[in-house]
Amino acid sequence: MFMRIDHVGIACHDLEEKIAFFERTFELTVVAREVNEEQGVKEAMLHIADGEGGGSYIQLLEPLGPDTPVGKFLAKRGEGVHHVAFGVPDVTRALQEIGGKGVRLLDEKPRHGSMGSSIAFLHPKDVGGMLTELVQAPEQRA
Ligand code: V0V
Ligand code: CO
Repeated sequence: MFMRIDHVGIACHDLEEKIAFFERTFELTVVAREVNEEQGVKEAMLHIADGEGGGSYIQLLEPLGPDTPVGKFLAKRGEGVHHVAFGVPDVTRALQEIGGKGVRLLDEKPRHGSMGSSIAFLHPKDVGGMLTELVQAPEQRA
């Protein structure tokens, strides 16, 4: 079902500061930036590697406000790993299969994600405390 770890999402207060740290310390490069109003984030993708199933990335996330998923997370837990995203060939199908096994879906249908991807989230309480994202890359990244 999973082809790769697509990205690890990290919540931070200051996106520009964290980008500079990751670039300087790990020699990573930002390949995409986006403000996603629906998800309440300003985010940047730093490329790690390319595999057969597609690329893998670190996603840095700054909240657009306190009453957003990442804003609430920062207030409650502080900066750190917010979610892990797995690449799937077909996110709609993956949602059906996973939902059928009793895991609560935070999204019934795919939403717009970074770099033109289709994304959906699973409830962290049903996945061992880990907020889990499913990512279907657009054709050109697959
Ligand atoms: C909350 N909880 C988490 C968590 N956030 N556990 C692990 N990882 C997280 N990130 C726990 C929390 O401690 C509570 O447990 C419980 O889940 C319910 O949390 P809550 O505070 O009552 O509820 P909310 O209102 O904070 O909602 C939490 C959820 C929400 C996960 C439902 O954040 C959500 O819908 N997230 C999906 C969308 C999202 O995260 N978007 C931003 C990334 P206790 O304390 O009761 O034990 S956007 C993105 O990745 C994009 C665009 C992309 O990849 O392209
Ligand atoms: Co993400």
